[in-house]
Amino acid sequence: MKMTFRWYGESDSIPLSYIRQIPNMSGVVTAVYRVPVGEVWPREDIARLKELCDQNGLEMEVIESVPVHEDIKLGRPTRDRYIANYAENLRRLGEVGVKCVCYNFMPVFDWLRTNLKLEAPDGSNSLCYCHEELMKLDPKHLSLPGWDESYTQDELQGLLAAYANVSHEQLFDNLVYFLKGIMPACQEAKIDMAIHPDDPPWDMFGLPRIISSEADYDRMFAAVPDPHNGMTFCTGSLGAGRFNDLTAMAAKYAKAGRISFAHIRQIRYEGEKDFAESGHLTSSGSLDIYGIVQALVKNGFVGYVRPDHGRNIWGEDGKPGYGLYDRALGAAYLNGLFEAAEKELHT
Ligand code: DNO
Repeated sequence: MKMTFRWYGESDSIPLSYIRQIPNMSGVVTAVYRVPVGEVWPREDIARLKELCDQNGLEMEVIESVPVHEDIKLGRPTRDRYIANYAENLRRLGEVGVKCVCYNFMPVFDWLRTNLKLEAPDGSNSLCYCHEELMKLDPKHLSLPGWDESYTQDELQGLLAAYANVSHEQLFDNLVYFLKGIMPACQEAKIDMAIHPDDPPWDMFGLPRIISSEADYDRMFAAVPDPHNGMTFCTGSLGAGRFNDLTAMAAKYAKAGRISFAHIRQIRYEGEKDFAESGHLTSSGSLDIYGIVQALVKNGFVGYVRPDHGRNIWGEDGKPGYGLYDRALGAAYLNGLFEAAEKELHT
């Protein structure tokens, strides 16, 4: 495995010079953020990111995300132009040595929480999700933690109305159409696509979600068996659905060579559909993090890993889920688990 760290480019408050000091850090996971979704990323912007990584002795082999334009998800006639742009981005990223691209196919919102700063007894805070609270929101006047700057009310209402006519089947067909459209560019650029699961793994506000469970992944791989069609194994997102058996899924998809990227974080179940994010240790929450790592290692996983969402600790007031300290602690812990699992395998 290669340990990586998400970095939000030059506007990130965490410098690359700090990231490189985290033990075993091979590189960063980043993106070009200033280009509107669906457009082609200028080569200069990609080269600038690469140069900054090089200067800091860090690789740039994973991009998270090249976002998918809503017209592609909606299956609108304009999708072909956006798919061509997407393929061009993949070719440009391949030119600078990118090997894996994380993306998602969730309509409108690619994550949802009801509180970004749930305070824990130890004074740390983290993101959490309470399903009942979310259901109380009025879809006609949506205000969601972390999302209010991303869409105007008009844009949001327009998108919700457009998706009202899109069934799960149609969304799935649109995903398959998209994947078939970009696979030739993936082959050319030697890039693995890594679809991120739905976060959390169920529908909301009438928006369909189609990558929430093992059955969903199986259906996608069956429809597009190309080896460049892979997944981001996100423990927190998949784990929020109690119907997902994470150790079994980690084993199955690692064995099939489908896991190109793993986001590893811990959550604590608070109710059937409620959870709070916690520190990364198995003992800090409800998921068997060590069991998942063992399943990955035993089944030949060789992809990228990043410590996902941490808490805010030591007075840090980081971007929700993306502070320095707790993610660095998470990386240290995960390094230990991988070392142990690998030793266990060879003794
Ligand atoms: C949130 C992230 C997501 C993720 C995208 C991938 O913290 O896990 O925003 O980057 O869903 O496309």
